[in-house]
Amino acid sequence: MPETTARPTPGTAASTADPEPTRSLRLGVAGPVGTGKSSLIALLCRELDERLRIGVITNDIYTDEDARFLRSAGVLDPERIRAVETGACPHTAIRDDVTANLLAVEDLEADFAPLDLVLVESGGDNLTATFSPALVDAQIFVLDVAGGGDVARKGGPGIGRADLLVLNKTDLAPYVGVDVEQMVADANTARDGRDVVALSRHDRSSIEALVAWLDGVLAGFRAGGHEPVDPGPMAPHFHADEDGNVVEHSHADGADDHDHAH
Ligand SMILES: Nc1nc2c(ncn2[C@@H]2O[C@H](COP(=O)(O)OP(=O)(O)O)[C@@H](O)[C@H]2O)c(=O)[nH]1
Ligand SMILES: [Mg+2]
Repeated sequence: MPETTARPTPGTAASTADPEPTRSLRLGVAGPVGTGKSSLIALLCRELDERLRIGVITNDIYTDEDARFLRSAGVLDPERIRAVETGACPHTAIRDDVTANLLAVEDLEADFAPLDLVLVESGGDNLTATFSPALVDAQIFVLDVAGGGDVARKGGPGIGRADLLVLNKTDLAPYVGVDVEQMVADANTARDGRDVVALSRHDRSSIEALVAWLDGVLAGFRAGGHEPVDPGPMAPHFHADEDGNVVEHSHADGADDHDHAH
């Protein structure tokens, strides 16, 4: 009799009574440019690739730079990393019109079925960009301690209400005069006790805390007990329109308060 060596389908390992998830856990990673989103995704792939089947979607304005960075990092089969080019406003592609991202996630899930986890990196153009719960089941918001100790306290929907806030690059704190403990305390206050991880790729225990958080979310998702939370729309913000004029607008759900095209 041929032996079966296939890995267990997610949710079936513990007991056949477990509900079978119909798809992967979709996890968004948002935050401003340079805070370390791509690096965090590479880190998670490196830590989890042995035991989870992972796919990655990146969002860039006009390029596939993040996807190329992740492919070259060699942490995952390059075919499992796909880029969505978002055009002018990357925050729109993860919040207001998620069609391109949803199609990319579904294609990846279909091509590599079954996947356990799909990581979606936001374009990272804006401090207050958030993912729609129509696209992801859970989301991480990434801040860089070198961006200043005040950022966590000043808040925003992602900082306040993402499933996890990562205060990244804590190894840089002594060089930029940031008190990480104070920043974590401020973040805890701003987040009403929602999860916060102070992370550095040079600090093993912080990496373990991040992986433990993800394992907890995945376990809840597989058991059918995970509820996607909507952090809320992004705050009003400024950016240039097609003619180079500065426009202020919000992405309050359903609001169409600006006449420039996205
Ligand atoms: N010192 C330090 N640098 C980091 C860490 N994580 C990421 N970086 C660096 O931060 C820069 C921006 O990272 P990247 O992942 O491209 O940011 P993204 O724009 O948010 O995707 C890169 O030079 C990374 O090497 C960290 O834990 N410590
Ligand atoms: Mg990136």
